[in-house]
Amino acid sequence: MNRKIIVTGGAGFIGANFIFHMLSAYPEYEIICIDALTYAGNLSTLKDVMENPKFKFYKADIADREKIYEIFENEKPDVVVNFAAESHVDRSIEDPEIFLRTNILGTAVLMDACRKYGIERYHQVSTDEVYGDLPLDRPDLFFTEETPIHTSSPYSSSKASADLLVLAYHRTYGLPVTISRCSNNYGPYHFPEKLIPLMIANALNDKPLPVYGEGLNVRDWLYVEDHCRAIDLIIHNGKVGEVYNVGGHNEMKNIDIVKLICKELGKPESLITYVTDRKGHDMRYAIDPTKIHNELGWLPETKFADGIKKTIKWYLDNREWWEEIISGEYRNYYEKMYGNR
Ligand code: NAD
Ligand code: TDX
Repeated sequence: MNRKIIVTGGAGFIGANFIFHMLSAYPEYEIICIDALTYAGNLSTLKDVMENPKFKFYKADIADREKIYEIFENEKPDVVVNFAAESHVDRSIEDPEIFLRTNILGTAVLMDACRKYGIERYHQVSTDEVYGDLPLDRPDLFFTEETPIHTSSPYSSSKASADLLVLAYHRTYGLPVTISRCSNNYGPYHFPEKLIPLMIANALNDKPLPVYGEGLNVRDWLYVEDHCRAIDLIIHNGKVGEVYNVGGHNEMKNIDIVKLICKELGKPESLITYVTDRKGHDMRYAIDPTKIHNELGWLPETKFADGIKKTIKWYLDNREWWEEIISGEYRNYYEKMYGNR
């Protein structure tokens, strides 16, 4: 069956990986990417699919109601998968406002467009951070879909607000929604402000590796392709109105990740520098993915030991991609390639 899917935030890390996954898994589907190309969006990431006749790109802000309605009017999508967000916790601590606009208002505008033009499914890409954190001394505790929302940062609060709106649009207007709440992703095209790509880039440039606090915080890491497969399963087979947790039972302390990166790159641990902790820093995230496993048969396929090697190799093989981000050159790509189109 043919389908037209709008993917928002597709010039970012997970959205781009999802577009590659969908174009290869469903060559008959049409994929329409909407992305505002904020600092986190990099159109060069999508260069290999730009000429694909099944792919189309719109530069637009999801909170711009007029523009979004215009795109829906033109495209009449069957499915919307919303990845577009301000996604970096540290930036939300510095300046929360844009997080409220994009993550909350943007979600509402997209869902209003879905109501106006009709939709088979609206999928919201959420995060495990909406559950707050778990203590380090209770390894028996995990986030389930029933864990109360209990946020720590302006980022997670904005994502939790969006989740509540999504569920409200389902109950109030009958909008056919699903939500996925995933743990920390890693893999190709991860923006080098986040822990793993930042440490790889700094280590390769022999720069200090800034570990917050004592580096004892725990994250549950999942290879990005496994997250993309989970969303694929949810939009096709997930139950409307439901939330699905996605995670790989792969908990690691930050400091262990940084040491592993040093080892893989043959760099000295003396590069590690302990810096002031993040304000309100969540201690531990750990997802219980039983529901998505039992209902949809999802299991992670990439083990961390293999995924981190693949990821490091990707950053070594694609130096230009992240060096242009660090230099700021990537921001000229859109103008250079599409300014006259
Ligand atoms: P990212 O920051 O790499 O990419 C976000 C993309 O959204 C960028 O291309 C950016 O240009 C675009 N964008 C931002 N504001 C926009 C707006 N107003 N209109 C249109 N486009 C806009 O983020 P990511 O890491 O790929 O995360 C994608 C989604 O997954 C987010 O919703 C995030 O909350 C969620 N998530 C991320 C992780 C993770 O580990 N990275 C884990 C769980 C959930
Ligand atoms: O320089 C750093 N040093 C450091 O110690 C950075 C950037 C991070 N950290 C720590 C903070 C966290 O404990 O590493 C851990 C991971 O940090 P981030 O990569 O910023 O991710 P996190 O805050 O866990 O949030 C991520 O996962 C959930 C994504 O950025 C979110 O978008 C997603 O929802």
